[in-house]
Amino acid sequence: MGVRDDDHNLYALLAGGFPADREACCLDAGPRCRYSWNDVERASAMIANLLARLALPAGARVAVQVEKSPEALLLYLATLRAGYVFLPLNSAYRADEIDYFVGDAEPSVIVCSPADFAWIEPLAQRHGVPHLYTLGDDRSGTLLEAAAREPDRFATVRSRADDLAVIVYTSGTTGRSKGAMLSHGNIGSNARVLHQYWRWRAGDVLLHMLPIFHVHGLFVAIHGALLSGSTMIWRTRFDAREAVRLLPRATVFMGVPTMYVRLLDEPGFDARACRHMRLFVSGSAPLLPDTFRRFEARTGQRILERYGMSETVMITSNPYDGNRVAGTVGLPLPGIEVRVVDEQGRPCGTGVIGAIQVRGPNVFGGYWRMPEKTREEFTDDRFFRTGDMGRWDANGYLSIVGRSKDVIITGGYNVYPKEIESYLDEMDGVAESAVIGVPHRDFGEAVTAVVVPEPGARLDEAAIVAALKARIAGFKVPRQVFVANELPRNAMGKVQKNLLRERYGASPFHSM
Ligand code: MLC
Ligand code: AMP
Repeated sequence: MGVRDDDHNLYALLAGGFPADREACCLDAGPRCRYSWNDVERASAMIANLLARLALPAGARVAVQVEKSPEALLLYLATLRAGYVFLPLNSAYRADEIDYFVGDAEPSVIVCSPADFAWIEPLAQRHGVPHLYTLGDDRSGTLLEAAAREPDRFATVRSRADDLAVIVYTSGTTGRSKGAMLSHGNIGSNARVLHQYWRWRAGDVLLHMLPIFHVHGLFVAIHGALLSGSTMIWRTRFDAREAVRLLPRATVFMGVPTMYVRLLDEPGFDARACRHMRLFVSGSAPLLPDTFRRFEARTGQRILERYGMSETVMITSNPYDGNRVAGTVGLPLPGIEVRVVDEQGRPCGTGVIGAIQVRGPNVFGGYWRMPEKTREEFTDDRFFRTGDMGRWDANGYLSIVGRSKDVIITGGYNVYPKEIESYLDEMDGVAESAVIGVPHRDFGEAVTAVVVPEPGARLDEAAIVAALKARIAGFKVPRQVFVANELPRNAMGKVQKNLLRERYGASPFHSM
């Protein structure tokens, strides 16, 4: 029998992998917080019933800015079940950032942390958002209070492959963030491919310490565990010591390179701690070959590096069984076409650097309410321009060698210099600014600002940092601010960021 047109709901797909023993543990979030598979089905049904009762318009967005918790995951699953569009927002975002997302996405529902209610409530009012709930990481808040009155059965709505499931905002090169529209089919196809490729199996135990407002923690990690009916050991944030304590109970771990660097710095992290581990996955930022080698020497495990992005979920992966090559992101995943092209769009030969483009069922439909931008980012033959630069080796492995877009990746989070520069340029006494990424042992790259004062003005670095912290997410705030008399420019008047990187990349902080 063929798959029906409307048989693509992502929750239904994931639930197909739940184990026969529904009383087994799905989420182990600590001694007093354990959800069985039955609990997950029932609790997500209750929240889905609540959402359904609101009678939202088709395609309504449910914007969620909460701390990581098992209930935040249930809210995600409930939104999928009810057929609405989940819109995760980094819990570090501040009022300016949230104001933009809410104005752009026009959600029908916002769910925020109880601690943020005081500033989100007026913001929601201003934008005319009809429903606002709170959800704390300790099961507090109005969302669960309201859901507690709902029935614990819910018939998951039927969805077509191209029905919108999630909008993930990615920072925009020109300042404006873009909402990548991912359908049930996009996310589901990638989940199925990774499930097979990484050999997810019954009995796996995932140690989940990633945030769940980006694709790495939300899709790549969680979907593999759900599809294979595996228990997740669930912790709200990454802590290397806690990871070392929990790893002996796990078989799979996923992290950004910063987490691997921190694990290696942790006393007691060794082969014994990893004795049941079968898979360590790294992504979201480049894993240094040195980290890969030290990790193997210490644990006997070869980290599997893969490559993806919000618009496409996962694109390439080092093999599960074959050779995992340090400094590469492996081979195109099954069913996904990847090409490296020169400026004329012609395929590059082995070893030649070009732009990475991708086509396949995983590739998003476009940017939310940005048809022009969407058109620009796709070629005539429907390949998506990733903005990353890469090259093939003789064995068909891809290496990422840079980015054509001006983005800094710090601890796995993307930061666009333009956004930070616009905040700096607005400040009293600042004539102009340039924001660069400099090498950083822990974060891979660290956001660094160079500011030029207006004539006669005195700039105080600490005051600049404090002013930024009040307005934008902490991970975007420069770790260092340098005051300079002028910015180096080329003959065209363009700031020469390469010179700034050379000059400030060698500061003492580089070796931190
Ligand atoms: C936190 N801080 C950071 C930071 N994370 N600064 C720079 N870069 C980061 N990534 C700052 C905070 O603002 C705070 O500053 C201080 O560090 C301590 O905060 P914390 O929350 O205690 O930090 P910590 O727990 O150490 O967090 C580090 C981290 C975290 C690496 C564990 O950043 C993290 O979980 N990163 C994962 C990001 C991720 O999931 N990316 C996937 C995107 S999806 P102050 O000044 O207040 O002290 C994607 C696609 C793909 O990219 O391919 O996967
Ligand atoms: P995001 O826009 O937050 O989804 O981040 C996606 C970007 O992260 C990609 O475009 C790459 O630049 C980068 N990225 C993801 N995985 C890797 C990796 N393994 N190596 C290098 N860069 C990566």
